[in-house]
Amino acid sequence: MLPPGNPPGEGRTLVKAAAVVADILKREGVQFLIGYPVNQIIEAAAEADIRTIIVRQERTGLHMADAVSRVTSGERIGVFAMQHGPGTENSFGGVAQAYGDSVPIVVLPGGYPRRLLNIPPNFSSFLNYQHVTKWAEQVILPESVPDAMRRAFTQVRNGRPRPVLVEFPVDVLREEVPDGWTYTPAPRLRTAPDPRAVAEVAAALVAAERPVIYAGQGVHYARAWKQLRELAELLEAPVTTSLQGKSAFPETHPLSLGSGGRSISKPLHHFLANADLIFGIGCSLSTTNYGVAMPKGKRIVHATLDPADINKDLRADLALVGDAALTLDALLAEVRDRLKGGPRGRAAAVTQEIKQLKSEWLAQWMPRLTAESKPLSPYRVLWDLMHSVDVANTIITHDAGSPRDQISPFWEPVAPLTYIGWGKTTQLGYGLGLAMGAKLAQPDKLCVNVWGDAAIGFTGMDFETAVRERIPILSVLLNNFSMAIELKVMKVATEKYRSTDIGGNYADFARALGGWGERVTEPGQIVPAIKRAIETTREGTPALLEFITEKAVDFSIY
Ligand SMILES: Cc1ncc(C[n+]2csc(CCOP(=O)(O)OP(=O)(O)O)c2C)c(N)n1
Ligand SMILES: [Mg+2]
Repeated sequence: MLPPGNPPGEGRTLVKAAAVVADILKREGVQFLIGYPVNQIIEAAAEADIRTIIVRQERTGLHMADAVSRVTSGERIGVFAMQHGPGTENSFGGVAQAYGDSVPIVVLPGGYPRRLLNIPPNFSSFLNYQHVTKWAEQVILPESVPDAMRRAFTQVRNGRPRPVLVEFPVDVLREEVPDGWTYTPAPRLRTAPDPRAVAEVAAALVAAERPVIYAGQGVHYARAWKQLRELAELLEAPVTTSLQGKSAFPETHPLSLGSGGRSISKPLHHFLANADLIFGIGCSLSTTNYGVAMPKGKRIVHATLDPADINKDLRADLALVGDAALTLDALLAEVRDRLKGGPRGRAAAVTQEIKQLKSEWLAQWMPRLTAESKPLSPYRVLWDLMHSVDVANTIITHDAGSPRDQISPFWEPVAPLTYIGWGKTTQLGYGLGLAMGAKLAQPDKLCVNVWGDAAIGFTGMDFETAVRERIPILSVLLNNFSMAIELKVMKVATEKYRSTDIGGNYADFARALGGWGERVTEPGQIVPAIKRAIETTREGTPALLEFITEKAVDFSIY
């Protein structure tokens, strides 16, 4: 590390602004700088022994940074750097996706030299990223670098998690930061809810006859998994999650209803419809196609970090603002007090009802989950996958489109942060970068992305990054030579112009890029191929399994 700025009078060691940025990243605990050239921060980071990872396109790099933050609950912040002009223009999707799904990342774009910085048509990151970041700053003086970095890291670590951006004009990065600069890493501060509101909410939770707990990703960021489980068991209340919150509650737990999303389980549908109170914790309760719609006429209790969410899409009868762990701690104390310490003996009936509905639902889906048909049922592939991996030590993510709706109701996470769910905005191709970022941050886990043949079209070239950078993920591709989900809305275009057809041999593609690739067409080969692929990842080579699947359009939608 560089000295923390030289005390006045102790000689001069002028350092370039790029080196100061890299040094600050190091002090902030950044271990990887993901990026795409040219940006002088990349070279400076390498000089400072921060591993630099170069992707094939900016979007994937941002998705990787995104996963680093997600799977560490924001303890480690993913950082991405790119060049001014094309790099910043091309990065927009990755930042917008992180903004949509509320992921804390630091984005460090280069900027045009100051004499051209704000002159059209030069792309200004400061101006153009305003609506997809929570904080955007343009640094025009080298001496402002430490202050700007402190502001960015303070914003990214606190309040609503979302991307922050600091734009560095190329000539600023080359200039020297005067002596005497200092830097202290930004703190992570928590806020607790108003005790009076906590008492009201506790009373409402205890008074409810059929409460349902709906947990969002705030529980992941606060690492409040234990408290969530304790509250559920104390109230004997069933639990569901948003897609982003999936894995916050073990889905094998007798009180689990499975996760929300576009497709859901029968128990979830039933319990929401019959709830008298819905308690959202660590979630925005935003209206989205990829989250369950809350039935009308329910009492809504909304606990969230961000007051901007309260009364936004849903009117809240009661609300709490604060960190999910502190909120649950406070609620637990109040609820315990009201219940005189223990549960009321409702659990047997509630868990029996869940069990009954779940077995009806699974019986209905079992023919699809175990189908012997060819082309393969995507449900069979995903069911076999879940039963072939060590679920507790696997981090899996879906992609946009059918794969998400096919996997999310049936995949049962048993440990926190083992499912990366998303979908406030749903960019095809997001899953690959997520799996790669997860593998970087959690190298001992099997990291899997499940995608369709449309999704691979967007970011597939970055499989080469996984090979080159030794990020041995398992990529599960459901190839049905189609955008099947669009068939219904593109009937004429399909008949006349075959507009939903797409093609490719992706196992060959993976091999051509230096990875492991295998095409699977036989139901009996699904499990052996998965085992071979996992073995390959253990040896350090990313694997892509291409399953030839039917154009399925059946989903567990209620
Ligand atoms: C960047 C982007 N553009 C468009 C869409 C809309 N979209 C969602 S799914 C989909 C097609 C999905 O096809 P595929 O992944 O092959 O799954 P299939 O339905 O065939 O199983 C499209 C066009 C999107 N999610 N992202
Ligand atoms: Mg397809």
